[in-house]
Amino acid sequence: NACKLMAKQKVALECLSYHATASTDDTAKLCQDVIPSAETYNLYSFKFHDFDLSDEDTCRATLRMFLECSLVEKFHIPYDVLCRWTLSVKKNYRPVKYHNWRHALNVAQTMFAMMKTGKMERFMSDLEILGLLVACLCHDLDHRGTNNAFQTKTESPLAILYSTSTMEHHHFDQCVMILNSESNNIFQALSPVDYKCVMRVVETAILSTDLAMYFKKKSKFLELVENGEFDWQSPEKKELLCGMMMTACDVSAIAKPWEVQHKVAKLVADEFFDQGDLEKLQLNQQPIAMMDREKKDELPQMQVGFIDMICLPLYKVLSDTFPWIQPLYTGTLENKQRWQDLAEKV
Ligand code: 5BB
Ligand code: ZN
Repeated sequence: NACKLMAKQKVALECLSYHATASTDDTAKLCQDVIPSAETYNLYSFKFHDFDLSDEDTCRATLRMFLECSLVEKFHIPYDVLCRWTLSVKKNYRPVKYHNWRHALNVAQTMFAMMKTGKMERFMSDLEILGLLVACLCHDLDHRGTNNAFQTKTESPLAILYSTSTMEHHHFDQCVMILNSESNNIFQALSPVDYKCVMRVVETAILSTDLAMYFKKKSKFLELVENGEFDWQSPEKKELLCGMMMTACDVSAIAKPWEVQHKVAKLVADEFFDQGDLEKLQLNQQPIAMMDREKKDELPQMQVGFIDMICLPLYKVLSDTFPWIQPLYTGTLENKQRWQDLAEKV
């Protein structure tokens, strides 16, 4: 326990130097901006990507999703607070290659497209929609470009604090920290009951982005689907469904048009290679193939494995149950073919 206290202090100190809430200037500017339409940003499409968006546009696209879901009116979110919160969330992502703010935006946009185009909002309350959108935007806050295994191996303060789902617990902590910062609480007008409820949605959603949790929950979800479940309203079933949706959004780069998928896979690989370099240098360890620059050629085969093992089974069961999200399944199938073609060329 003394050990955990020390670890908590270390993490807090580390974060103090990094944490920042949005500047008054940036907030005032965003607050006055005209927010372009959802069509301008292609927000309703499963083919959305952020490549053409400026940093300011990434914030405006975020605000557009809140507006499009009428969350500002429904939960009386003061507009300046929403602007400040958005900028603060963006600021608390690090400039790592893949797990940065733009990844968070892409994940949130897939959630938005699943709700609207995928017609899944009919299974969700407004509070759940709010919670899931917030969870997506916050789910990788302060990611350092290294995974849970790396935290454990290096005995980082975070790993001492949380022995399982290490990073995911930290992402949620950061999310709470921002909400508790001066004038960043977008949930301020909620009743105590709704406040507790939305925080619980956010917490379980963020924790379920640990791939280890996904594997735990997947068989339970499959069982329900195989028994022809169509009522998702009980708390346990809702939690399971939200978890599956979070993973579906988190890995959705795999379902994008080939040019997008190809570019993003390179970013994922580069971040893995950077961790591999750290393991060689700091730990004197031989990294696994996925993180070893010397094994770049195996990337297409690894993507095929990732698709077969995680993405296709998930999108298959989801689109069998919710047919309007099928573009995620078919997009992934097409990319599997592309990666397979590349794998055979080597
Ligand atoms: C994933 C699970 N891991 C513990 C071991 C490796 N595998 S993998 O064999 O399926 C794999 C996945 C191997 C290589 C990969 O990328 C090489 C560039 C990937 C991979 N992972 N490819 C991707 O395009 C993406 Br997106 C990802 C996800 C990375 C973040 C992991 C968080 C998952 C949250 C559900
Ligand atoms: Zn993520």
